[in-house]
Amino acid sequence: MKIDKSKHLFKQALHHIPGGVNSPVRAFKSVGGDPIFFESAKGAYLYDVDGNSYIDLVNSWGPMILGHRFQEAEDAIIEAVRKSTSFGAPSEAEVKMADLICAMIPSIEKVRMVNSGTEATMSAVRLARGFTGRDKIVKFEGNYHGHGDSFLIAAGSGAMTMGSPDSPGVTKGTAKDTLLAKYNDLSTVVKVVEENLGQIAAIIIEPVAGNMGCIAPPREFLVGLRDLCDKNNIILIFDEVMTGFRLSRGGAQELYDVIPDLTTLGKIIGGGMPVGAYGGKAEIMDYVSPSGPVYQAGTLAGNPVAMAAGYAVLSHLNANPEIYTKLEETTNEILIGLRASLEKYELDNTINQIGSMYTLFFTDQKVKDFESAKTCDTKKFGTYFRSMLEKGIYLAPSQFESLFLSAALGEEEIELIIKANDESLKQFSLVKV
Ligand code: KE4
Repeated sequence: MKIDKSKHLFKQALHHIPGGVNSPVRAFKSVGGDPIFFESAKGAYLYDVDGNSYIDLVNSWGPMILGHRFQEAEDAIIEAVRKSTSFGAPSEAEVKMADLICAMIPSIEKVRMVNSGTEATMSAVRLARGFTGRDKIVKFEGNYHGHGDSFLIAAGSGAMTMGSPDSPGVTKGTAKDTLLAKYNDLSTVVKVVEENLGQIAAIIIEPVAGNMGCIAPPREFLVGLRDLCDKNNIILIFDEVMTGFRLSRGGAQELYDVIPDLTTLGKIIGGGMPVGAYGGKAEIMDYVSPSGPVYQAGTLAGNPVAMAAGYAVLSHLNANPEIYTKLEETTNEILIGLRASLEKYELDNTINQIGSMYTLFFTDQKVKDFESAKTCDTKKFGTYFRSMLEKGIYLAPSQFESLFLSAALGEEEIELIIKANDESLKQFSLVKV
């Protein structure tokens, strides 16, 4: 596969961009080779600067659930741009967006728009601290909630991929207020709460983890967190930046029927434009400035172009819930083929899947938390990743990420993915076939 222009662009990028990328996980550091530079995309396909095409199973880390250049979103963006790219003042688009989000996720009675998932989680934690008057938060090893200082302790995603789950630059003063618990292990949360009675403002969790690779916990775990928070007046924050509008119209909280006090959103909510949001009980949200004392602001929050893009995608998903069934069926079809290849070649593996999210882990252990995720053979994953890339399938460039399928995948793409998986896994075969 010719990738000369990508290589040239990466060399150029290294002059003025740290690591040549604007987000670490894009750097291919853990999978080998140089990142591919893309020129365009349409539906299920990405097209790189050298003219190669790829079936996209990352979809910009989730946002492109309807495929690239979803027509209604593209038309809405163009119509909005023709009026203004930014007012820095209220617009009707923000009111319509807030109404739609609150209709799709009933636990959200009021919502504030921001520009990224990180801004959403940072703001939600500050709000929880302000509302409760407590300083500490609990997060889970391997969960990633964006790059806010309070979260870069035992963080997943790029922090895990780059081997820096605890980032330099996060002060001891900040880190002391972030308590850690083990994902999927309620006893560790109970212990942390009992050791810090009356000091914990919030427990923040990925209700379905995507940043250690995909891990869908049993419902009892989330129910247990809900009960623990109720008993100790702790605010339960579901970080649904990945799962919001991905797993169902109402996200993971609808699927699991476990209701948080606050929810953070991103990715799909912006239809590919920079949008995040946090929301929840009106009693708590009314504590946000200017209705309350907890300050949070943003020049481009609720940007009219971004609202137009997000509103077009969310309203399409809201009006066509059968899309989620189709997405799950597509994912199941791909995994039937993948499991057949793994069995044929007698390869150690674990596959975790929920809806249109899944991860193939190169380990013989069940992957249910940070420790078990770390048993994966990341070198083997790198070989698999590069082989799939050669065959025109674009996967997340890290073992510790989830894949996100789009509704643009058809039978032809499913067959191509199954075939590429089989050929890419054959090289590891323990049996001569
Ligand atoms: P952003 O600030 O990247 O919009 O959102 C941060 C965030 C918050 N919460 C969860 C559960 C997330 O998954 C994320 C971001 N996800 C990563 C992918 N694992 C974004 C990709 C990247 O960092 O480039």
